Amino acid sequence: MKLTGAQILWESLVREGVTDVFGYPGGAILPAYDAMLGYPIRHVLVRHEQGATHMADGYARASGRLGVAVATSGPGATNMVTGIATAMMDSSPILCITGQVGSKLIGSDAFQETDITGITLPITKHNYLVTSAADVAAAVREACAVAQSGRPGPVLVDITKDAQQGTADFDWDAAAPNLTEAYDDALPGDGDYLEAVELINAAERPLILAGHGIILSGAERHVLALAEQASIPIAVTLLGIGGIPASHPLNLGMMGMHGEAWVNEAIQSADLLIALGMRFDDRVTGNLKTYARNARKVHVDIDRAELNKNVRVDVAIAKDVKSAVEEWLPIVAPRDRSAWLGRINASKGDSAVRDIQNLPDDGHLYAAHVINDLWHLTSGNAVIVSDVGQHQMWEAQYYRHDRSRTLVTSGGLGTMGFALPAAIGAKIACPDAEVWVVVGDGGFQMTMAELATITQENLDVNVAIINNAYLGMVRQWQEFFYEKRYAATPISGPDFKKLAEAFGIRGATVTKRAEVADAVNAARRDRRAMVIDFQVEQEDSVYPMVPAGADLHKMIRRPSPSPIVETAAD
Ligand SMILES: Cc1cc2nc3c(=O)[nH]c(=O)nc-3n(C[C@H](O)[C@H](O)[C@H](O)COP(=O)(O)OP(=O)(O)OC[C@H]3O[C@@H](n4cnc5c(N)ncnc54)[C@H](O)[C@@H]3O)c2cc1C
Ligand SMILES: Cc1ncc(C[n+]2csc(CCOP(=O)(O)OP(=O)(O)O)c2C)c(N)n1
Ligand SMILES: [Mg+2]
Repeated sequence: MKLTGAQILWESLVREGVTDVFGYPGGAILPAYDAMLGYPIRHVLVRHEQGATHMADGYARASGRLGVAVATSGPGATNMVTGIATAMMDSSPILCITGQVGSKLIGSDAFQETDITGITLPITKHNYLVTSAADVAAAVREACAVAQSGRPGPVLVDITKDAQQGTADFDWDAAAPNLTEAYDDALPGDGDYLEAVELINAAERPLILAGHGIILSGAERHVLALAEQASIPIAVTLLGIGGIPASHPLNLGMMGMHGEAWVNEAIQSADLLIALGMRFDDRVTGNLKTYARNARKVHVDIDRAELNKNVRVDVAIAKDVKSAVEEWLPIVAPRDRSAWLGRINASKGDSAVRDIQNLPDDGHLYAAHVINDLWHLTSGNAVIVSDVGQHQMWEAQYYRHDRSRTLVTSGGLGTMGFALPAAIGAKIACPDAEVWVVVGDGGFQMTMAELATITQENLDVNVAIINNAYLGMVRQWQEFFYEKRYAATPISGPDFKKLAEAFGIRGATVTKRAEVADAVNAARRDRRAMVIDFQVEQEDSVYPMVPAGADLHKMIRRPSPSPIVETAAD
C-alpha cells in the first residue's frame, strides 16, 4: 500500500496503540498535521511545546502507556528540551515527533532549522533523523519499542518535510523492530539470586528500599508479598510513593533528604538493604561515606549501569524487579523480626501521630494542613500531580497514597512548571480519575498558560496553588544556609482567582483553615476545573531535612515549640 510519509507516521502510531497526542503545529510538521485528520487520534493543542512533553510524560506516568508529543522544527523542537530531560531523569516512556526542514536544506541554516537530534542526544534514550518516507515506519515502530522496553525513557523522531511529503510502500511487518540487547528487557540476570536470598534469610535487620522501578515493572504485589512473607519493613523513594500502600503497616514512609526521621535511622542501623528499582539518588543517600555503613546490600535494577554506580553493593542483579522477586519468593524464609520492627516503631516516638487535623487552629493556614485536608476530603483516592518545591515535599509527607501511579511528580530533574501540564496528560490518560495539581505560586506561573488547554479541552482538573509568595524551597535554603539573605526569592503573582476566571475556570481564594473544606468540596462537586489559591504561611519550612551531602542521620528538626506536630521523634 502506497502512503505518504505523513500517513505512514499516523498509520504506524495508531497500530502501535496510540490514541492521544499533545502538540503544536508549524511549517515543518504541517504535512503530518494535515494527514492526522484522517486518523482516529485525539490531538490536544498545547500552549507551549514544553507543556506537550510534560503532558505526554504525565500521561505515561499515570497510565503506564506511551505518551506522545508533537512539535515543529526549530523553536518548537527546542521548547521540548526541558520536558525530554525531565522524562529521561525519571525513566518515563515518551515519544517526541518533530518536523525538520527538507533534507536538502539540512546544514544550510534554513528557516527554523535546528539540530534537534544533536541537542537531545544526551537526554534521550535514543533518537532518529528520518529523511525518507520509506524509513518512517521502521523508525516509529522501533522508537515505540525502545521508549517502553527495559528501562523506559524518551525517544525522539525528527522527520524532514520531504520525508513526510514523499510516498513509500507501507509494510507493517517489514518494519517490525529488532531490538539489540541494550534495549531489550530480556537481559540475562546478573548476580546470584541464591546469594541474595541467603543474605535476606540471614538478616536480623533487613530493610527494603522500594523505588520507581517497582511501579515501572508492575512488581507492587510481589514486593509486598516479599515484605509480608519475611516481615521486612519497606522505605520508599519519592518516585516509589504509591507503589506500596502508605497505610500498610510495613511501609515506613519516604527516605532521604525530606524523608521521615525514623526511616533514615532505620537505613543507618539496618544490617541489610534490599534496594529494588531505585538508583540511590543523592537526595536519598546523603553523604555516601557514612551511608548505611552497617548494612550488606542487594541491588536489583534493570539498568546494569545503575549497579555499583553510587553505592557499592554485595549482590548486584541486573534484572526486571518483578522477575527477580518472583524468583526469590519460593525460597525466602518466613522469620519473626518483631525486635527490629519494634525498634523502628520505638524511634517514631509519640509524635508519629500524624493527624495534624486535630491541632488547634492558631489562625494561620499551613501548607501541611491544606494537603492533609485534601487527602481526607478526597479519601486518598485522587491522582495528585505535584510540582517542585516545598509543597512537593509536604505532598509527599501528608498525602498518603495507597495506590500505584497516583503520585506524578518530577523527581530527578526537579522541573518547576511540570505539574499543570502533566496533570492534563494524566487526566486524558485516566478520564475517570479525580486529578489534582498541587503546585507552588512560582512553578504555577511557569506554565499557567496551559489553563487555556484545560478550557479548550473541557477538562476536570483541579488546581491547589500553595501560595507562600516565595520561591519557598530556595528561601528555605537561604534561611538555613545563607543567613536569611532572601536574594530573588520573594515572588509576586496575579490574583489567581481572577486569572482562572479569565480563562473561564472557577477560582477561589482561601486564607483560613476553616475555609479549606468548602473550597475543596466545591471543586469536587462540579465536573469542571477549579483553581484554588491557598494563601499559606509564608516562611514555613519543610522538616525534617538532611542538608545536601550531610550524613543521613543528621537531620535538621523543626524547632519546638512548634505549631505543627513533627512527624518523627525529636
Ligand atoms: C525538591 C526535591 C526534593 C527531593 N527529596 C527527596 C527525598 O527526600 N527523598 C527521595 O526519595 N527523593 C527525593 N527527591 C527525588 C530524587 O531526586 C529522585 O528523583 C528519587 O529519589 C528517585 O527515585 P527512584 O530511584 O525510585 O526513581 P528513578 O530515578 O526513576 O529510578 C528508577 C530506577 O529503577 C530502575 N528500573 C526501571 N524499571 C525497572 C524494572 N522493570 N526493574 C528493575 N529496575 C527498574 C531504573 O533503571 C532506575 O535505576 C527530591 C526531588 C526534589 C525535586
Ligand atoms: C525550572 C526550574 N527553575 C528553578 C528551579 C529551582 N527551584 C527549586 S524549588 C524552587 C522554588 C519553588 O517555588 P514555588 O513554586 O513557589 O514552590 P514552593 O517551594 O514555594 O512550595 C526553585 C526556584 C527548579 N527546580 N526548576
Ligand atoms: Mg512558593
